[in-house]
Amino acid sequence: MAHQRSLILCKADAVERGLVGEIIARFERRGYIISGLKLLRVSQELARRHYAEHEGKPFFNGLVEYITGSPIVAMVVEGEDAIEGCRSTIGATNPIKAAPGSIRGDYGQTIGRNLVHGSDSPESGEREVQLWFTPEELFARDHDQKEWLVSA
Ligand code: D4T
Repeated sequence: MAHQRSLILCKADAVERGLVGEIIARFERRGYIISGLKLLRVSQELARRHYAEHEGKPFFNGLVEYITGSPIVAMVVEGEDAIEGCRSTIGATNPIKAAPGSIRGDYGQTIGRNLVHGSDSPESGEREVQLWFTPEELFARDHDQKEWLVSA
């Protein structure tokens, strides 16, 4: 097992539908630590950098519009094998194929409004955490797991 960080986004539809608390609770109840959390409006530049791998695909412009259109919640979720664990909590990209019990399987209907983003590899997790959060916005537990420390 490896300690990993995943960038989780509660996208615009999750915020508009009042599902943020439910989504956060699912990661907390699974035992992960939330080490960064903020509500923000996403700039075009950040959206394009985040989704750079999809540039040129037919759904790219819709993706950028969707994520910049209204505020979203960004968080850093960490723990042992957190990348795969978070992906299974989130469910398949297309909510119609997502397993019941996963976030998308319980609350989603269409791929263009799939509620949540989760990093897809440990490398993406680190890249995305650094893209979305400054070191001062992140917290870490001390060795005894008693106190929260600013990561920077
Ligand atoms: P994200 O990145 O939002 O966590 O989603 P996934 O990791 O599960 O899926 P992805 O990167 O392949 O797709 C990113 C984003 O694009 C939307 N999308 C995707 C879409 O609207 N139409 C499509 O055909 C695909 C493949 C949904 C998620």
